[in-house]
Amino acid sequence: MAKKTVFITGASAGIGEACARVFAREGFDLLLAARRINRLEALAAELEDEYGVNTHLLALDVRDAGEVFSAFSNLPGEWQQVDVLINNAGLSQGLDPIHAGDIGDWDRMIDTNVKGLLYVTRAVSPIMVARQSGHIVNIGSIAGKEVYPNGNVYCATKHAVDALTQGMRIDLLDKGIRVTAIHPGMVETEFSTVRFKGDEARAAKVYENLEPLMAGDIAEAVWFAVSRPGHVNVNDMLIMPTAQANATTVIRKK
Ligand code: NDP
Ligand code: 8X3
Repeated sequence: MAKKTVFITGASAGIGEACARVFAREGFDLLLAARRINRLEALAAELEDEYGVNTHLLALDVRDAGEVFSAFSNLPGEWQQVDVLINNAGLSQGLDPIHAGDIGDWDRMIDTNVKGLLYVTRAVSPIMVARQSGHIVNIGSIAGKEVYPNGNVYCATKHAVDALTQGMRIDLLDKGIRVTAIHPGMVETEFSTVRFKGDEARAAKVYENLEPLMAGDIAEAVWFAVSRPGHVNVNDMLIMPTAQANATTVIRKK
């Protein structure tokens, strides 16, 4: 079987890194992007060693449209033939009521989670269209289905991911391209440390006394969607820890 290539944004940590591990295990070549290239280098070396896959790394800030388009168009031709795009790079910044929100936090979330996802998709999808083949997986969130107190702008960005996924699916329906959204609840990654700007103690409290999802749980769900037969499209998966019913209802052990 011909080798396939997966392009994963935000592969330097958490869910993106876990996706790299799962897709390497499944024999995919890996095109990995993030700002922290040193982390990508370590991951790529490990996965090349363990699975014999080929890797190509992009030091990329998805918020910079120019950087995204030039990085992609300057790739060697074979690396542009992306079979699976996982739009995973994303973040939350702050947890403040709307009247006290930090404009810089809002910009970082909107620029990364919405505009970054759009830039990458716009760079990669024309080649999928030309090949009449491909699969785009967007990492949304329970925050794209519900809104929780002080989640305002983060939730809005993930609602946008949900809407964009639906729009992409319609536009790409007759182009042989599958489009999936995976919406996780609480996953223990660097997400909360980033949200609380390095405050590890506050981040740890989010996952205190409950068993959250692990990044690998979501990576396996992505793989499930991608590995369905060609006539099957998983539109949407909402995956929660058993201890979390919805965005605001969790049960913690005493
Ligand atoms: P992590 O903080 O562990 O990982 C985030 C990844 O995104 C990192 O690799 C980071 O790389 C990358 N990233 C962030 N900003 C940029 C940028 N401007 N350009 C390129 N890459 C960027 O968090 P998660 O793994 O948890 O998050 C992954 C996705 O999952 C996000 O979209 C998040 O919203 C979503 N999600 C997370 C949940 C959770 O509870 N953890 C639940 C639901 C959804 P680097 O800093 O090196 O650039
Ligand atoms: C990340 C999970 O609950 O903070 O999307 O929105 S949550």
